Amino acid sequence: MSARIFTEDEVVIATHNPGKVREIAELLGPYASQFYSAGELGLPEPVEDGGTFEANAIIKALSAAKGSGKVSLADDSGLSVAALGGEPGIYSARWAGPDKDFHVAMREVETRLGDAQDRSAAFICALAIAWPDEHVEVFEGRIDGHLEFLPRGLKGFGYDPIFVPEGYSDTFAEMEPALKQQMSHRARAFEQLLHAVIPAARQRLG
Ligand code: ITT
Repeated sequence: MSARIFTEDEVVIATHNPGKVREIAELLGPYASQFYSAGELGLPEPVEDGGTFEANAIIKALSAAKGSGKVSLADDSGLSVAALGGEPGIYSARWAGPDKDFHVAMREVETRLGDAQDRSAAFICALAIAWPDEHVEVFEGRIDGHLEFLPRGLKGFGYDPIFVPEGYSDTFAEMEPALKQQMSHRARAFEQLLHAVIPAARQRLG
């Protein structure tokens, strides 16, 4: 069955993470005339009790669509470290603790890796778009790379200072944001969403 087409002008960016709001707003820019963030609409943060990125993205998108009455786009994402069996994965935000301190989270990754030789890791992103009538579409993107310590760079957010994408030597936090946006897990998920739900006429605007 083909995906439902997005014909509305307004979208809620259903995340409370300012780094994600910035990146998603930039990706969506050409395709919607008005954005709201979940924070500015005062939408609550739903309990993310799904077992996968996709399930959690759907929970967040549906909660925002029902709460706002508008089409809502949610992102569930994280860092998957091969030598840690895919952790922190869907727990990536939770590893930063109640203060959302990603230096704590990055140190935790380094400590758990110990002297493991395999430093490969990937960022994964599920983007879910939900309508107020509870119709949902979900798309996933991934970027492979490896981890380097100590953290480097001040751009980006979250685990960006330790992640080096394949084929590069800079971390995501050292790169210009536009370069990260060309290859990131979020941009790759968005690319799929774009082709599936944005009408061809609007895609030409992008
Ligand atoms: P919302 O649930 O409100 O969207 P959150 O930060 O709690 O915000 P997640 O549950 O999806 O979001 O957690 C994903 C975490 O993975 C996020 O907090 C980042 O630390 C990390 N992450 C995701 N994408 C990232 C990126 O592009 N660069 C660095 N870290 C990223």
